[in-house]
Amino acid sequence: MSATELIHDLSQHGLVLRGVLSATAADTWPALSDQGPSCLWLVGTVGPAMWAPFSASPEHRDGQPDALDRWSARIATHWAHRLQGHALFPFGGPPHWPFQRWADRAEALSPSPLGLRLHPEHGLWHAYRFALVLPQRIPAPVPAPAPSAAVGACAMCPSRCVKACPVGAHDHGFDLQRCVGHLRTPAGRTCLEQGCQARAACPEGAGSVYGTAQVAFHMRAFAAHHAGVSD
Ligand code: B12
Ligand code: SF4
Ligand code: SF4
Repeated sequence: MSATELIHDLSQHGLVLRGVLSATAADTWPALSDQGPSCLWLVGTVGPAMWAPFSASPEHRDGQPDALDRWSARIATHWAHRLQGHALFPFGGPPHWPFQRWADRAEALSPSPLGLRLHPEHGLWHAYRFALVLPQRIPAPVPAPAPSAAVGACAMCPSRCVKACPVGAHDHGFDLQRCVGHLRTPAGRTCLEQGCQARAACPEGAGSVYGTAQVAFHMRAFAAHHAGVSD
């Protein structure tokens, strides 16, 4: 198996290798028995590339819950088994694997007031689907250096994202109950159908914005997952 083969297969699913981390003494990902030191291959999405392959998948079509998580698990466990590694996921906690901290080590990201990391090219329009813990002996590609023009863009921005939320859910950290409460009202249909207005207000990564069907899918999943949050 070459890294090229894995990266090619990921691209068929609209996924990309976001970075390869070498284990340090502080890392808590599971060790690989008898295979020496490990690396963590961080896999995710940038822009809307994943939407077409995912929406044609059996998981999206079967109408069962957690379609995106089940799709991610199928792809990740295939490769973990084939490469004798482990698959780790951003979902399924708590506890949660620290995907955003791993992401900070892999690319030139910066924190945003929304809790999401801002990518220098894709803005807020990117995410993580899984990580593979693999032996260091598997040759890893050298990632291209990330462009840095938008790093720190939040410091020079009048918080357009925060101001765009109709109920001020991001005014003092993130008020999950305020957000979910709004999504349950008739006025919340705009967010449910067209996506989070705070995320959409960010001018960074304009070429990577998800399409309407994808943002509606993520918002439906978010609202369904938090249906039990009391007002
Ligand atoms: C818990 C969680 C949330 C919680 C936030 C909890 C909080 N502190 O307020 C909730 C449910 C609100 C949430 C929401 C969303 N999240 Co979230 N979330 C996570 C999750 C599963 C764990 C984070 C964690 O605890 N890490 C462990 C600790 C040790 O690491 P940490 O770096 O200190 O983590 C902190 C931040 O991640 C932060 N945080 C995470 N998400 C959010 C969202 C908001 C709005 C805020 C303020 C903070 C915040 O809270 C963590 C604890 O302090 C991660 C996946 C992962 N495993 O990392 C995704 C993740 C951070 N979320 C992500 C996304 C995309 C979202 C949504 C946009 C998804 C959607 N359906 O639209 C929404 C935002 C909704 C909105 N209306 O704004 C992405 C972010 C990608 C990126 N660009 O950085 C991640 C990495 C998942 C992924 N698959 O890629 N999320
Ligand atoms: S709108 Fe401004 S503050 Fe918000 S994430 Fe984008 S650049 Fe950062
Ligand atoms: S989904 Fe709507 S209510 Fe929730 S944070 Fe985004 S803009 Fe605010």
